[in-house]
Amino acid sequence: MLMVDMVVGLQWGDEGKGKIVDLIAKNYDIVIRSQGGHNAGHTVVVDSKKYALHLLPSGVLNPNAVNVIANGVVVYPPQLIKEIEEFDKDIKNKLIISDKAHMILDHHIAIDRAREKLRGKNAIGTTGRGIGPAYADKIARVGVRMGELKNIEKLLEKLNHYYEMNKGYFEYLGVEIPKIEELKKELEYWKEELGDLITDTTKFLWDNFDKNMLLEGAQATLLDIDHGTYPYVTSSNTIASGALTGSGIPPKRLNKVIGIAKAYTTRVGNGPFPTEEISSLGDKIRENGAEFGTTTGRPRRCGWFDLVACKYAVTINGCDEVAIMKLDVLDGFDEVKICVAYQKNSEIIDYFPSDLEDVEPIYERLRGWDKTAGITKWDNLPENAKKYIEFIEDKIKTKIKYISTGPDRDSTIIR
Ligand code: 2SA
Ligand code: MG
Repeated sequence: MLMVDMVVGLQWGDEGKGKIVDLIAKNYDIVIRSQGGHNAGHTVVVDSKKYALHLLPSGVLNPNAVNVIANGVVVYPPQLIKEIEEFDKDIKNKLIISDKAHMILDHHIAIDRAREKLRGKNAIGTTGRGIGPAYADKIARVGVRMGELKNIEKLLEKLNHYYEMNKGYFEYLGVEIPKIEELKKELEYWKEELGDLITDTTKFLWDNFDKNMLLEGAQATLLDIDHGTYPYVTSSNTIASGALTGSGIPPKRLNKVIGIAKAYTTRVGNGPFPTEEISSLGDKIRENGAEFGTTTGRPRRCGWFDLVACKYAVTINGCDEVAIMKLDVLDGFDEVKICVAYQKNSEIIDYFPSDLEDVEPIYERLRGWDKTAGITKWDNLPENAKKYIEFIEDKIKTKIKYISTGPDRDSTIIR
């Protein structure tokens, strides 16, 4: 029986999941996105041309893979149409979209942005892509699904009622209700461009259990709506179990879970970040690591590796293997710090609490190293870099199978 593997982020996103997926995608016949929307993003280079993928699964890089946008994803059709056009129109032959996936409409985006503005200094720092409002409508059972593009008249009727019901709220937020004629034209265009790709992907996956499948996580564990640093999270379940509801794959089919973490930590948007380094050291990490968002270009907050958070993430996802990315970004530091416990009020704790308020990191200091950039063999790593990796491996009790030492596909150690 063939099984389903998963790649999941262990921190607050941007761990470099894309590079690992790119590395292993050739082993899979089907690559599945199961949550999130175009708030995700990574850059891939194909034949020295750069593409930013947001909604398309990374299987598009493998000419033989079928790509599935499953039920748990929220789809903004104009973005998907644009990405297909920019990438390669032919990928339409290898792409299917769940009829159960919810749609992001323009008003979701406007609501997302208006609410962020109203929150003022308590803003979440969303990507402004309408993710939260679209998932909110899904849970409130007033959302619209991709399958509804089949019958546009009926969909418009439903939306009319929705806009009527939400009139006061829209007015309060200063969000415009779309003109139905314009909306109709838009929906018709989406149907024309995407209609043929919309199908029951759950059944497709079940019918193809004799193939190798990869679930590609977006965002990351600490942004999970239930298990992350709420409310500074995204609106989907980003952890491995979320990928099962997000795709209709039964839990017992899940085989290998590969967790991805950077050798340090970054976060975009607001919310607690115990190991954040607000200093020239943090700036150095940001510069060395080019830590700016793919989706929004925002500078990322940077800090040290957090073992407490990583252990939590490895446990909740049931990771079988871990990849440590961007080790080379720490090249040239005299010493590197790793957070091994938290001080919360006067207590020392070694687990990730439900509330990260008032948490201070307790660090262990390790000696730095000169250069790991481009190294492809474990034996060639500087001793102190090996010690750093082994220190993490020992504490998370999970094999560190991949170590990335640079952006190229080749700059990878596989153990
Ligand atoms: P949202 O838009 O409602 O999902 O935002 C809620 C929080 O989730 C964070 N978030 C992310 N954090 C890191 N990377 C993300 N994706 C892009 C990428 C980010 C970018 O992969 O590069 O390019 O800026 C992502 N998506 C959501 C967000 O910062 C909020 O804290
Ligand atoms: Mg990213």
